[in-house]
Amino acid sequence: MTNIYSNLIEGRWVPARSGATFDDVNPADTADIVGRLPDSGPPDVEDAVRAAARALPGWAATPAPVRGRYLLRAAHAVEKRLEELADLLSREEGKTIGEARGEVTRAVRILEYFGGEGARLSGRTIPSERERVFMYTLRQPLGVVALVTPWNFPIAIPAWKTAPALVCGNTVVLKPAEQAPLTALRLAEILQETDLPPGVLNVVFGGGPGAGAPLVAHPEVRGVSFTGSDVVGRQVAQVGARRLARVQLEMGGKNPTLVLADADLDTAVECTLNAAFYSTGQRCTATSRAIVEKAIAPAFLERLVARTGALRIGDPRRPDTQIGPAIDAAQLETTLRYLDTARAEGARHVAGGERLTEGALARGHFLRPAIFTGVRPDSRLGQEEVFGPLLAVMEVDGFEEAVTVANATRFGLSATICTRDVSRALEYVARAEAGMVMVNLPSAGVEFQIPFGGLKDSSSGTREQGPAAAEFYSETKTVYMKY
Ligand code: UN1
Repeated sequence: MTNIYSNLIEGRWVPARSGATFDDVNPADTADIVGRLPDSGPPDVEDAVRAAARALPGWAATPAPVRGRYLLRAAHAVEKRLEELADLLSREEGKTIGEARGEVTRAVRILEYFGGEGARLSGRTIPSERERVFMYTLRQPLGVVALVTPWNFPIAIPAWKTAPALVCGNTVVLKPAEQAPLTALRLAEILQETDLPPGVLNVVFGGGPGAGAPLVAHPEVRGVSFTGSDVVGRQVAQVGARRLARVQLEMGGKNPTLVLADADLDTAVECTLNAAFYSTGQRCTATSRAIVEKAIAPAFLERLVARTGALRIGDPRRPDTQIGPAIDAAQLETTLRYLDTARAEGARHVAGGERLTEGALARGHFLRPAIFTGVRPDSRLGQEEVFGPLLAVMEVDGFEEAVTVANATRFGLSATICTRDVSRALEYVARAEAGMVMVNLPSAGVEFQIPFGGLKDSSSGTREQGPAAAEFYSETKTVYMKY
């Protein structure tokens, strides 16, 4: 028997008005239906936005420290259920159980952090040019906000958008991705069980065209925070711009890992392996280009190929598995197509790329991570985001060429440099066209208390996470007082 789940609208769990549903499928075993969820449409979105609008005055008037305490209660509840939530996350998304535990823990920390922010949402006092005039700023909520989240971090991203939205006094309609919706549902359930007033948090499940599009286009939605593909992100920006809604976009990447000749080889290999292949390469912060100085390239490649060949691929809920499946057949197909593209472009295939179909693996979307060398910086594999375990290696003559190649894409999310030379590292920090730069650390795997976001085509709008998050989720009001 497949469990049937509902939307959360005004504190009640309700099916889609049309009665339509879709299935949440385990990507490691497509015979396992994790749950059945409402396939929402415009009438459900309408109900959710109206509920959020009705709840807004009361929530906005609730003192921010009190709003924060709901998040702290939710943090404790999520932590108590860590094992159950991690297992669900791994089952519906396919990342390994260890990564899933890490992600649920990250959600706990995010809820704690923004819970504490309730008491710190301060404005500023600024001196006036005039006598006996007092000037200050204060923060007020934006209004009803729409949060559209991807499948690859099914609890961390809903948490890192919902928590700052709520603590800043907004009411929320969350639309999680169809491929991994149940972890977000559990998060919403836990938040609702803290006695959040009805309508403060609403969740509608469904697809982009059916549920996401009418939500983003709704005239009462004042802000949209979206994480996903850059094709959809651009549509969201255009729809938002028409009514001057505030829009925050986190989209793709073609993130480089630069390996300089003086790098510690172990560090460079482990950073690259982790960032390129863990989470099956399905992170917007994943490394998809290794830009390696010629002097170290043979040693680096030999070790990277060996480590890649030894990766344990399989059921992500087994404790010793290192790489799980692609999220669905379409994502696997995309990666397979890029293998063909890379070959057609003349790149050299040096590792992986085989589908794994033995025994129970036949019912999942498994692929051995692949490495190509001799990839031209201007080729499709050098430029386009794959969102799978596929690494392009490019050899360069020195630091200058490494920086030029690293910057030569339209994306600019995160970037890593592996070197023991602090001056080189700092020079790269200055010149990298990326919103986040890591030195001797993987390009993926971020913390919650520092801003997250990219440059160029990777992001738009103010930063997520840390104190920067409040910039998106609140308006500044300026006050002048003569006394
Ligand atoms: C991480 O690297 O820890 O969708 C987070 C994504 C990003 C989050 C990456 N927005 O992959």
